[in-house]
Amino acid sequence: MVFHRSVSLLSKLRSRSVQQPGLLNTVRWLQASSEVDIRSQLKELIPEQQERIKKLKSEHGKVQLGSITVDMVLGGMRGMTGLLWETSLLDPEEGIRFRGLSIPECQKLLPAAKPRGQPLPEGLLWLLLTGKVPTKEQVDALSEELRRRATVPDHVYKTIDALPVNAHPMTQFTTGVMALQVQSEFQKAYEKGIHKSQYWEPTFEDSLNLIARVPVVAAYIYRRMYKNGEVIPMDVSLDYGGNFAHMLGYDSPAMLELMRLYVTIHSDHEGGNVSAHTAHLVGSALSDPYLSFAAALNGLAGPLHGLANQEVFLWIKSMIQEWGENMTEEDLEAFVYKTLESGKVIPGFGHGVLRKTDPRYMCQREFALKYLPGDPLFRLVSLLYEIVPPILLELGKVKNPWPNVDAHSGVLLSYYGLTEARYFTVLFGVSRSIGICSQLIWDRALGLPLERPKSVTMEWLENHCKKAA
Ligand code: HAX
Repeated sequence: MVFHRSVSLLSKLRSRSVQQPGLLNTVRWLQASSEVDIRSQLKELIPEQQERIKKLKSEHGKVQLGSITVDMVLGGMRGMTGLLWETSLLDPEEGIRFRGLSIPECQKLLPAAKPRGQPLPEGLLWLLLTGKVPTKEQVDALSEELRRRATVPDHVYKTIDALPVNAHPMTQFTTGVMALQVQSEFQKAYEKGIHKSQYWEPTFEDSLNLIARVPVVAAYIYRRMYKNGEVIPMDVSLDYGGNFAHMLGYDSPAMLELMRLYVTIHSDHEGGNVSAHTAHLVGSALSDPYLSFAAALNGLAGPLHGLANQEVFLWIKSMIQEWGENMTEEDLEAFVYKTLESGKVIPGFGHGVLRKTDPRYMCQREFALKYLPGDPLFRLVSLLYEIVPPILLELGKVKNPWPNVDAHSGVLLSYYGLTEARYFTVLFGVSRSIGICSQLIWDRALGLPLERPKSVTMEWLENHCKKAA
């Protein structure tokens, strides 16, 4: 998808592609225009994209996209194409592409806080929303805008405080997001009778406010639970990811970089995963971004999805408790078999779509190789990478034996002192706000309808199959 083309911008890309072969093919977006305000950029882009979807519907509406099998209906809709999700696309072999850019390409092309540093999540937000690689100036302006929007009203803290301090952090987080909803611009505008052609505008306001505020809420929960409620205010000189690490209480330059990488890579994973799909479904009823995102968080809190990062870390810890940190490969193997025999999955391995090692795992591994090569927990994670896949393959039913994003993240965080595993999924949730809200804005701009797939009963399927035979 290309929004704007111009000879001068194309030649810029061509010269970059000389240094990075293949880049011109991959980067199908051009550098953003000099406009630093993301709202104005969107305003410009939306009519083009509205025309595009209209044309798709009118000219190709009847084109088939494969056929639906009984296995798909009974198997959690695997492989069934049924959603429009513009911000990213997942390839089973290659992994995620954000608006066409792979993770290594994002690491090369998106502006960073320091030379050759990790991408700034604001840059990714800009990319997801506009399909264009932003300039540093645009990213800085967006950082500033997010900081400006990051004021959390008092009632949100009071609502969280009404929960027991040891309530699961994801419960506290979803509660905080629901309390933020009181300020929804979309809800206000809808109550006033806004015309549907303008829905995207209050959705945009809510989305940017939500993205700006969730790190503040998340950090509050962390400090409330684990640091005697000593809240750390935002540092106005810091970017989104850096500030999040700072408000949690972690200020080392490497942790700031880790958080920028973490927030960037967890933000979006196309539309079919539980959290993204939930937000899309709930949003299709014109529920505002807070309601949609809170619903998504409840899906993310499931152990087969986002909570897997907590599960991985607790699993590794229980392994260490049993065998000690210097366990051998045989010890590890025995622990993996024991886990499987007790009827549990190996957390952090497998995926509903991916059929190779998750590139989000690989970039965390590269980070670990650079910053913590000698860490004993990293050694264990690396050993598991060798030991687990052949064991899962032996089972004969696991479609993807390779590690996913959650197999690695906890070990990196704990290296810098963030060891509270039950909190890990909140970090994932903060990052997910970026992808989910970007798509919600486009859902409204494109006028996507209420989502309402057809369901059937087993009897219906049996009868259908009899007739088909
Ligand atoms: N350990 C043990 N068994 C596994 C397995 C694993 N890591 N991964 C898959 N299997 C099993 C499934 O449970 C299923 O068994 P049954 O037929 O007995 O039910 C069988 O292998 C086939 O499953 P699949 O088709 O390969 O995988 P699914 O698409 O059904 O499920 C999951 C994908 C991610 C849920 C699965 O691989 C899993 O449970 N992994 C461990 C949990 C995890 O890491 N989740 C995080 C995934 C990434 C993510 O969303 N992050 O947020």
